[in-house]
Amino acid sequence: MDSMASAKDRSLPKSSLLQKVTPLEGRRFVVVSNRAPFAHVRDGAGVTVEKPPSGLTLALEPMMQATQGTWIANASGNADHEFVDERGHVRQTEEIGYHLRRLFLPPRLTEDFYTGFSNSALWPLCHIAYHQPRFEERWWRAYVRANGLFAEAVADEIGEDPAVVFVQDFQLALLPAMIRERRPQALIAQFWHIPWPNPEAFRVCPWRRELLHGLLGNDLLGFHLLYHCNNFLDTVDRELQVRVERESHGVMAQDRLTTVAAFPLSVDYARIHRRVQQPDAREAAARLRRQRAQNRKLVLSVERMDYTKGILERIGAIHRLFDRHPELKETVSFVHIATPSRTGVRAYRDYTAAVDRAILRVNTAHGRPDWQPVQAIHQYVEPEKIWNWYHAADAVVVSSLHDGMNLVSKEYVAAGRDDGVLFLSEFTGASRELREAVFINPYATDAFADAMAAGLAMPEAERRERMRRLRLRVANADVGAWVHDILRAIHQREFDAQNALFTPRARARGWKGPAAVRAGGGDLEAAAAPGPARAGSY
Ligand code: GDG
Repeated sequence: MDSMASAKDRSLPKSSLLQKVTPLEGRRFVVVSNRAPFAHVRDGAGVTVEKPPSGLTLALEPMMQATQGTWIANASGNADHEFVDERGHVRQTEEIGYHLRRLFLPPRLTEDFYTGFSNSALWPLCHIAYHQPRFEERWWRAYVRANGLFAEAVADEIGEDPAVVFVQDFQLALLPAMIRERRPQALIAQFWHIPWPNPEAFRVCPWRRELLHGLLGNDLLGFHLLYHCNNFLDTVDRELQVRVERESHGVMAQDRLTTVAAFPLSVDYARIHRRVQQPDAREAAARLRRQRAQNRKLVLSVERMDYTKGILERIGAIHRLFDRHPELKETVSFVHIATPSRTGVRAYRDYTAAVDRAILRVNTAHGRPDWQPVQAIHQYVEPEKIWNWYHAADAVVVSSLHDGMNLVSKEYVAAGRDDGVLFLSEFTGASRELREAVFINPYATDAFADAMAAGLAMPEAERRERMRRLRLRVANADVGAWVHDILRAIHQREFDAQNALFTPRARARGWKGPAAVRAGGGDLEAAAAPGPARAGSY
């Protein structure tokens, strides 16, 4: 399990997102993800509720609270089994505001499904980061089996109820078709949080067709970018004998439509921005500056310890920065917060060791008795503290080699100072929106170093103007917009599906009109209420 935080932020004010969510009339709402939003962990002092370092949880919790939904996920805490009933439902969740049903996948299966196929095959397959995916048959079998167990849990959970099932991410690519087989009445949507590569890259996967068939069980499939949607449609077109409808952005397979659309994920701008303005947060930020940077500039990075984040490339560029600009020595301190991640995967352990060595090299080459160029914090830091760090920083560097979106860049825009600078890799999804960032190519070490030097010397007026514009962008397209657009698109799909009932074929089959649909749980008027979805418009 990745590192987890204590559940302190449960006491944070409830998000304003709640007002923005359109309830899904007449349908239950079920979210399925591998990672659970919280876990019960027992240590010497007793049991605490811990949350993973995940932008996903922060995004989905308000959605769950607004819909009073059920979240199905694999258990991860050593005391999780003590707090569930016989079907795996966590007892007493009033305070949390939604339900959690835990699956207890056997450890060996989790190892092969999660550490194996998900993180060592699919993750490198989908990120163009020159890291070779490994395809072990044993992992694939575990992936199929684990997806099957999730499907059983979903089928048991929703029974014959009309429900919306919202599946998360690349660990569950087979799940939609498996749910469809068991519960044809369900409306199924999925969000794919990582990039979808081009067909050439995806072609090396021995089980590519099975994965695609699984995903085509969805009514709606969302990616961060239109670019990823197009890559997906190209891949389907190349691999399967189905109809790809370019204009409506969908795939027709076995008389069923899967709509493919872009929904760029974002952060809760207002909540983060408000929080860092409070006096205790400002004091904390000032303290961090004093401790870590004294009178120097503070340049920050925050990420999971992952090779796709370009951490080695960034440290290489910092090394080069001081080679090329020795006058900058002692004027700037780089602080690098990297939460340990996927420590069960060997590539991640090796990467951590390589990062430690690279930091030692740059500190040895350029450090002075009272100044280290790079300070590393390789541990989990609580969300509010991360926001204080953003507020303390003069600049943040995001150096991903490939990133579906990258929420760190958007969090910084929400929490940073008015005159802060964002250095952003052009290979992040976020670079499509955050146009006033200083763009860097993590592979081009010299240019990366020069861009940092130029950004650090940028006049204050320009820094402020860039940050002002960045803030407008993130405030206008916050996570509330993401939730809203996805729910709207789900409504739209339901409406389209019911429209199909008006066809002569449906009438011939004895369809009785909208009242019958309502009796069956779907609400035609409610489904008709939203305007056209923004889906597909990015
Ligand atoms: C995947 C995709 C996509 C990190 N360390 C700590 C910590 N974090 C938080 C950050 C941020 C989240 O984790 C990371 O989100 P990212 O988007 O930057 O990256 P991934 O984890 O790779 O997420 C990515 C995302 O899914 C959502 O769809 O954007 O492209 O790869 O919120 O703040 N949080 C805390 N302590 C840490 O030490 N509290």
